[in-house]
Amino acid sequence: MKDAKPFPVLKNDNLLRAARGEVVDRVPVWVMRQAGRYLPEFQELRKQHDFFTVCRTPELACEVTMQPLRRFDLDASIIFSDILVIPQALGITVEMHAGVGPVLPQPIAVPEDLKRLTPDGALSRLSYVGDAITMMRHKLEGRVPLIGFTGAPWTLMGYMIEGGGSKTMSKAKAWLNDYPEDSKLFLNLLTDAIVDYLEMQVKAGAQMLQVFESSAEHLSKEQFLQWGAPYLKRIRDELVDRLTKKAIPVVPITLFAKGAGHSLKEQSELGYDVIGLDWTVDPIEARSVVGPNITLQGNLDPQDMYRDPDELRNLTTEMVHKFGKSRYIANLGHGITPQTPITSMEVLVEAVHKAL
Ligand code: 1CP
Repeated sequence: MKDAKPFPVLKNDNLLRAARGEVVDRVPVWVMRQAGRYLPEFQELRKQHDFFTVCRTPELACEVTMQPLRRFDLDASIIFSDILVIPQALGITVEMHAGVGPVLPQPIAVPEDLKRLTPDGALSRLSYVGDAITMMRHKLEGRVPLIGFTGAPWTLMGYMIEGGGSKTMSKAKAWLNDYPEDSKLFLNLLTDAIVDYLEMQVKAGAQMLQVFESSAEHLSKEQFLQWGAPYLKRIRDELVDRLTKKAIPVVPITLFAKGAGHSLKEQSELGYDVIGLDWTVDPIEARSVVGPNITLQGNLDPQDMYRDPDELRNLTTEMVHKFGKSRYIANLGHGITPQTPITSMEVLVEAVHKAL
């Protein structure tokens, strides 16, 4: 940010080194949704503030981002927000209902509804995320890198059509068949908003980015290659191009396409530095498919966090041994779930650091 004071010097850069394929002191570890409902201090804060108020208030977003770092020896922080802030900025109401998750009361049901989207000015309506990122960089005092993130086009389109989470994404998948041209328009509109949003996050101080294509799991391989991959490629290429033209250092970018283990080769050709794996993928097979020049992230089953500590320790050590010390970032294969015991996080982080 111009005229702002410089950010503190980064002390633990193992995450960024791993992403770039450089030598690390220890295998870096962080956990998707590491700030969240399994932490009593998060639950406490949420009793006082609505979910999106936390996202929109930089002091609160930073407090929640910091909570897991106070407890665990993590190698990264991820700014507290949600993927659904983009639909909000595009004029769609998103509510967070306790025990249900996100609800969009007026979904994009038919192509005609695309006219309700307000891409003009969307970026300015997301400036609070940039403010939280800049504040967080200072509060971190260089302890670990700060990750920014976004939802990917297909995943956001899914929530916007379904009106919330869905077990099948049947309405969104029907769009792909019934309205292919409007689906392309929709995905391109989201891609444009995402590129603007990620560029803003880098300018604000994000040191790495992750693109969550969480709903890839609902697509066949053929559908993923048609409706996911091209837009994911455009995001990466346009972002890198824009940053390069403006002489802003390019940060490493992770693609996490949950359920797209069928397309690791194709994912590795999209230009991302890191590919996130869910727990259904075998680490050794994944490495042999993507080759030596991509960093892998993941992929312990979040349900393994409910095992007893000795079992969890053994499973974690085994996972790290399979991935190895080079070009690897340890994580779960999806977000940590709300009932996870705190001790499991301690066991996981320690086991990763001691494994190699
Ligand atoms: O009441 C609450 O406190 C809501 C719980 C919660 C939290 C803690 C939600 C609702 N979102 C978040 C934070 C969040 N969401 C982060 C924070 C940073 C971190 O610590 O990792 C991130 C990265 C997300 C991203 C997100 N939101 C994704 C992609 C990752 C994934 O899990 O696949 C998705 C799909 C969402 C949508 C969403 N937001 C919240 C819920 C419960 C859901 C999933 C709903 C569903 O589809 O069932």
